[in-house]
Amino acid sequence: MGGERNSTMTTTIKIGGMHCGGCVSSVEKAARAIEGVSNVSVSLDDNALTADLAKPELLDALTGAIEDCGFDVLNTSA
Ligand SMILES: [Cu+2]
Repeated sequence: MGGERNSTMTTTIKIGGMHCGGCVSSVEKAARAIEGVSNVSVSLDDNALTADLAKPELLDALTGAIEDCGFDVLNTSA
């Protein structure tokens, strides 16, 4: 159920370099620490993160946080 509120957007980011639940936790924690990023979900099977962004500009912060954790951002879609 995606919220259809005006400025909120759901994004999916493909991530490289995750190997275990610890990696997933690291990515989730980093993503959840960003204000305006909500409904964070990370799948090891899909190597992907989905989240709701309060505004599109948060995508850069989110990909930056993932890279700061040592993972690769392969592509993003929104
Ligand atoms: Cu790991």
